[in-house]
Amino acid sequence: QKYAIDVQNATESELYGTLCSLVKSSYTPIWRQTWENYLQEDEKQAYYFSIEYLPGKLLKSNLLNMGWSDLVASAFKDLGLNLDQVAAVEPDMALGNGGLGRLAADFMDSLASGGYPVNGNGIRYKYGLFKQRFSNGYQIELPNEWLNTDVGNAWEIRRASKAVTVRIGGHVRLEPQGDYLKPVYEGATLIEAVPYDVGMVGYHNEHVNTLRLWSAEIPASEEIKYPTIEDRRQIEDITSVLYPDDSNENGRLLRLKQEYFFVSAGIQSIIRHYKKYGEPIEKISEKVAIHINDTHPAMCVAEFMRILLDEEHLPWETAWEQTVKTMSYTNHTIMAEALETWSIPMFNEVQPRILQIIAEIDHRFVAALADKYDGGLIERTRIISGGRVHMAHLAIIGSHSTNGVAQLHTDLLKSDVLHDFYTLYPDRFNNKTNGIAHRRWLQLANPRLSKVIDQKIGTAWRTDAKQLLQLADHRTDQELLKYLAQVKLANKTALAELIKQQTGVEVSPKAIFDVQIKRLHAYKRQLLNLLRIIKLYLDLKQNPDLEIVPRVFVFGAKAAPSYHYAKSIIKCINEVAQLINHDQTIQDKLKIIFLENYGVSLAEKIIPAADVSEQISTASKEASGTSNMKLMLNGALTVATLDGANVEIREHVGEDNI
Ligand code: 26Q
Repeated sequence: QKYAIDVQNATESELYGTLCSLVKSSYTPIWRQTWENYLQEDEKQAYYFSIEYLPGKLLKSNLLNMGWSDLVASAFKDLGLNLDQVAAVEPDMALGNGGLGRLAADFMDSLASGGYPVNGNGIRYKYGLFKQRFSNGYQIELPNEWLNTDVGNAWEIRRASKAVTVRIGGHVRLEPQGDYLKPVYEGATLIEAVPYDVGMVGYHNEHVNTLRLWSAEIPASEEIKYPTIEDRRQIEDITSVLYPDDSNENGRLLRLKQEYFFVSAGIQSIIRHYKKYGEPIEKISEKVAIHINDTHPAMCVAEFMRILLDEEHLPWETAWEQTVKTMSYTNHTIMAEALETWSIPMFNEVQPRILQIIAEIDHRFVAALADKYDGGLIERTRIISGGRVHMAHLAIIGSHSTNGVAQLHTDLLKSDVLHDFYTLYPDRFNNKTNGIAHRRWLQLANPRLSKVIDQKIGTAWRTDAKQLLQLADHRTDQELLKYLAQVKLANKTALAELIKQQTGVEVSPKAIFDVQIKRLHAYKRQLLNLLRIIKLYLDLKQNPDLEIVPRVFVFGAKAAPSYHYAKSIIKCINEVAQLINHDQTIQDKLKIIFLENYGVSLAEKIIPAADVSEQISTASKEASGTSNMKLMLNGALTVATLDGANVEIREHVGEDNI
C-alpha cells in the first residue's frame, strides 16, 4: 500500500520502509500514552544530554521489544522473504564515535525497558561517523550520508511545532531594569533548533521514551539574510558533521557552537515544558534532573542559570541552588589531552552572555573558598584560569554528583585526576560502573546462544540478566558444553563467510578467533597485539612444523582522521596481514583479518564469533571499556590488563576466565 505495488515486486528497501511504518504506527499510541502518564503522575523526569548516540540499527530491536519478532519472521517466511536481508537495508545510526556514544544508546534502551522517565537530548548530524575504507592498506575516510539513502531515517518524527530559537555570537551588555540586570543583545545570529524525535521502545512493557535530536535551520523570519548557499551553510553546518574523536584537537569554533546549540535547545525545551503546567520555577529541581554526559554538554550549567536569571528573574542564590540540585555529571576519561578547555576569546565569540555567567560562577567560587583553602588549590580548581575555560571544572562545580564509569576509574578520579575537587566536595563523588543492554548484545546478536540458554534455564534472563548466573550450576553438564561449542562454531562459520566475502581471505572456523575491536588509540595497544602476532609468526618461520592451534586475529578499528600515529598502526597491521596471509610456509596456522568500517552492526557479527577478547590497554587509561562486557557475555575468554571494568569482571567471572 505504501508504495502502490504488491509484495512480490517490492525491493528490499520498499519492504523495509513498509515494515518500519507498521512498527512505528503501532507504537505511536504507546508513545503518546507514556507521555500522558508522565504528565498525570507528575513524576520527576530526567534528561540525558549527550553530544553522541550510537544506536546502530533499530528495526530488529523494535520488533523484539514490541514482541513482534517471531510473528514477523514467520510471516516473511510464508511470503518467501528474508527478514535479515530486509533489516540489513537500514543504515546504521552512527551519531557517535565509540564507547561513550554506544553507552548512551544502551542507556536509552535499558531505561525505556525499565519504564524510567528519562529522555535523551542530542544532535541530529546530517553526516554520521565517516565510512572507513582501506586503500593500499591505508585508512580512507568517506562521508557517511546516512539520511540520504532510499530509506532515510524511518524512525524519526520532525516536530516543527516544538522548535526553539538559539542565539549565537554578537555582543551583549547589561542594562539595569528594576532590581535586576537585563541583557541586551546586539548582532547575534538566531538559529531555529528543530527537534526530530525518535521513539525508544521498552521491552514488552508498553513504554516508549523519547530521544530528541536537534537540527539547525534558518528561522523563516530571517530567510532574507541568507541569500546564497554559502550563507545558508553558516547555519546548517552547525548540525552537519559529527567530530571524529579528536581528543587532542582542541579549539574548533564549530564544535563549540554545536555544544551550545544542543545544550540551549534542550534546556529551553525542558524549562518551557515545565512551566506549561504552572509549577513554581524555584522548585524546578524537584521535577527535573539533567545529566551531563562527559564535558561536551557542560554548558548546561550556565544555560540553565541564564534562563533562571535573565528570563525568570530569580535571585542568583536561588538559581544556583536549583542548578546544582538539577545537574549531575559523568566523567569518561582521565587522559589529560582529552580534558576539554576553550579559550576565552572563542567562548566570547560563540556566546558572550554564557561567558559572563561562567565568569560570575568562577568569581563566586573563588570568593567562597578564599579564606578556607590555599591559593594553589583554588587556582587549580577554578573554572577560568590560564586564559581558558575548563569544562570539567564547570561541570563539577555546577552539579551535585560526579561519577566515574568503573570502580578503578572513580578511585583514580578521587585520588589523582580530580583529587582537589574530591577535597572540596567528597560527597559529590560516586561510581557507576558501565553496563550494556544485554538483550541487544546477547538475544539479538546471538540467537543461537540465546536458544541454548533458554533450553537450560528458561527465558527469565531476558528481563533479568542476573538469571544467567543459574548457568554456573551446569558448568560440568557435558551436553550443554557440547551445545555451546556447536553454537560458537556456527557463529564462527558465519563470520568466516563474511570475512571471505569482504576480504577474499579464507579462514578456518576451527581456528581460535582472537578479537580486538575498538577505536584505534595508542593506549588501547593494538600495536602490542601486533607485536605478539609477529612473534608467533617468527616462531613459525623458524620452526614450520611447530604444533599450534591455528589462530585468526580479527581487528576492527577506526582512527581519527588527524591522528597520525593511529593511522600508521592501521597501515602496519594491514602490511603484516598481507605478508602472513600469503605465506604458504606457515600452513594456514596464522591469519590476520582487519575488517573495514567497524561499527555497531559489524560488532554484532564479530562478538558472537569471538573465542578470545583482547582488553590490553595501558593500565589506568581505559576508563571502563564496554566491549569487554559484550565479548565476555558471548563466551569469549578475556586477555586483559587489570584496567577499567576488567577489574570488576574478574571479580565476577573468576581468574580462570580472564
Ligand atoms: C573531544 C573534542 C573534540 C572532538 C571530539 C572529542 C571527543 C569525542 C568523543 C572526545 C572523546 C570522545 C569519546 C570518549 C569515549 O568514548 N570514552 C570511552 O567511554 C566509554 C563509556 O564510558 C568507556 O567505556 C571507555 O573506557 C572510554 O574510553
